[in-house]
Amino acid sequence: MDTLVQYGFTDRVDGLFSSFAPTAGTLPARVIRADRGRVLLARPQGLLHLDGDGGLVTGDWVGVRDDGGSPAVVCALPRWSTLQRKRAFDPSSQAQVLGANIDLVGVVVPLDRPLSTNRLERTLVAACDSGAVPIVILTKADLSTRFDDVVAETIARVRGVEVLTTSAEAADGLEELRGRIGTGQTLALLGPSGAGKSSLINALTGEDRQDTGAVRAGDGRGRHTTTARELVPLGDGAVVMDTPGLRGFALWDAEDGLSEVFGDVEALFPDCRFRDCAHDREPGCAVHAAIGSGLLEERRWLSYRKMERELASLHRRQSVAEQRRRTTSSHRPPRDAGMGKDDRNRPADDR
Ligand SMILES: Nc1nc2c(ncn2[C@@H]2O[C@H](COP(=O)(O)OP(=O)(O)O)[C@@H](O)[C@H]2O)c(=O)[nH]1
Ligand SMILES: [Mg+2]
Ligand SMILES: [Zn+2]
Repeated sequence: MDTLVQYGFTDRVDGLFSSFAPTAGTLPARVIRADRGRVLLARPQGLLHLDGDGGLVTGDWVGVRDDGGSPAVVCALPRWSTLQRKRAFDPSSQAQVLGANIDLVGVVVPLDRPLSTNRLERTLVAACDSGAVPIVILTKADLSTRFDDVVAETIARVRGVEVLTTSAEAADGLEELRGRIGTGQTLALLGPSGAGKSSLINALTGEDRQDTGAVRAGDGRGRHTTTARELVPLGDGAVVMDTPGLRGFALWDAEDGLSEVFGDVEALFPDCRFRDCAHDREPGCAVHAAIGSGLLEERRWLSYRKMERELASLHRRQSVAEQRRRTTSSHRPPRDAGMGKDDRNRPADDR
């Protein structure tokens, strides 16, 4: 099987390529790693490193001109999904695209530490918003004595999202997970450092190809060993994206994802007595009635509320920035739209 098919090339990509890269002498390629201003591309004839990332991210499909001179990326194909968050350590509110053209987002939840429901919900919102199908992957099942409880609790929390239980160590649940990734599909793993993402990939490939870190005694966290988002072929055109652990997950334009994950909460709003109910202490508020009767968990409401406010304040800052740009744009050169450059100074586990 040629390199490109191993990295997920399908008829769909072929179709996009024919419409967007009609130039003769151009061949399709996929970004399998974008790091420190360089990209690693998979091409039909093998891998190729190029300097400059031009705003490309792991998972992008591109056209590469290769007609004798030095090969160069001449176009990027439209993305069918975009996994993003608000850039960490950046007050100016920019998006950071973590990956593109992902079909499944695996929200990785390790069973060797207490379940963080807020983190799970937040990551699910981003996963749902990306355009990919979310699944929850519980890892390290061999380490948990009460994993039946946690599985049940997780299933209850994620409402309809599929939950798979795995152990890389005991080789449990691997075939089931592998079976979820169809030919030409890409699964991205998202989760905290030390959650077992790289170990899971090694177990799936049967190779020791991703670096894994020993967990520090005491806090159960991993050493930060995966330093860049990277595509790994599993054979038969199934692909998995390893990611460094993300410490936080600030949302970016994720209203649709929020509505998807918190449909039960938003469904209450029309039942409030006042149409403009702020769900604080108004009489006849359906949200507070539901909390009072035990129908809605207060923690879940507060989690929703926090993300909703975060998105609203992001929009306010965006429109202020937009106005400022409009008033100054006639005097200044356009800002560099390149992404990923300032990733260089970031801790390795938070790129
Ligand atoms: N017991 C057990 N340990 C695991 C399992 N998966 C990963 N680990 C350990 O957890 C630590 C972190 O794993 P790693 O794959 O590097 O996590 P990542 O940061 O999410 O990529 C390593 O010491 C692994 O050996 C598992 O299924 N069972
Ligand atoms: Mg890793
Ligand atoms: Zn209300």
